[in-house]
Amino acid sequence: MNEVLVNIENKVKNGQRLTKEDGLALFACNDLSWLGYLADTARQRISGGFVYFNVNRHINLTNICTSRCKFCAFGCDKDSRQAYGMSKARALEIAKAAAQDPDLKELHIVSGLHPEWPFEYYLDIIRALRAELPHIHLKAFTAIEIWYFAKISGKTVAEVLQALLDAGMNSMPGGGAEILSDRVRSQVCPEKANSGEWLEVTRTAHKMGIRSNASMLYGHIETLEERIDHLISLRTLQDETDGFQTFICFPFHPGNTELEGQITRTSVWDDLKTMAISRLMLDNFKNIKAYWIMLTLPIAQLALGFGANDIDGTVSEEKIMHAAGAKSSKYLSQETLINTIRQTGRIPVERDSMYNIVKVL
Ligand code: V47
Repeated sequence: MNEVLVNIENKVKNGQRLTKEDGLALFACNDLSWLGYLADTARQRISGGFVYFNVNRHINLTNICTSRCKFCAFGCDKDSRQAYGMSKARALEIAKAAAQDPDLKELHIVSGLHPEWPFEYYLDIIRALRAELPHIHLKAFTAIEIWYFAKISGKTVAEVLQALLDAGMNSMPGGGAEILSDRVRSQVCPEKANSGEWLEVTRTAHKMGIRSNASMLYGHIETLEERIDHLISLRTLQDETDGFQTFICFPFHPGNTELEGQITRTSVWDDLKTMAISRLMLDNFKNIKAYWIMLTLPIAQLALGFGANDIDGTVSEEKIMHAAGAKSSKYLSQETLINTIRQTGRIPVERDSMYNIVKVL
């Protein structure tokens, strides 16, 4: 092994921070088992032996979206055949049906940027969900949606967040970060919040006590250097606020997107390397999620040996990745998640949305 990698291994073992150059050296290294070993060492030290999952339900209120990102197969125009927008009654009906499961802990709500719905409509839905299901955690609206609500309502980001808190929202999902590079964003998602805006909305949320997740969409037009810069931007914000609960990396699925035919799906090799390097760079993130919907269950299971300590949830009716051709199921039972974790020799733990332990299994 060359001197640079030996030095990185020593840094990881001593709990020292890796630099941008270290991150690039890790991407240049193809010793996958060593990368896994190193990431697993960091995972054990930072997060311990538990592997978390939760019992949740996704609700996507609308797929009508003004942003129309090139990597997205879910968003569409208002007059498209697949277009839908849920009424408050329908959202409540889905949520109440999901809450028939006494174990349900969380509703995960992410939607398109609808050209006509006023901010008040979203508030109304959150208020109604809160009134009907007072015990369910509402993880709702990415930083992109918050930024859009501020734009359409004329309120500041802090006012939007306060109104959502008052209505009953609890935390924010990590989507919309994509790659925090304005070179990349100007090409694949020019219509939505830029890098600085995503970070600023998130900073504001954290300073108001709202916890959120972070994500990275990789395997499209970004360079490896941009992946590392992205991870460092998240790490820097986490140093400042300590408001991120978990990091998720989304491998790009090109199916049915504008980039289909130009870009192929990432390799398993890249998925595992990116998982390991994310764990190693994000030394101040306790949790790294292997999102089985995106990775497929076998790769998500493997990722638990490459730095991940969370496999996400039962999910139920995932739409965004399936629009882009994801081959994974749209739902998994708790039993399947528990068995998948047990097969790795680690301890399955049901968590709530704030990573409090519900059950050690
Ligand atoms: O921001 C969209 C990604 C995200 C594609 O916080 C795609 O726990 C791959 O926010 N290929 C939305 N990725 C999903 C999201 C989320 C999902 C699960 C858990 C959490 C959490 C958050 O999905 C988008 C974008 O980065 N995405 N299209 C695609 N074709």
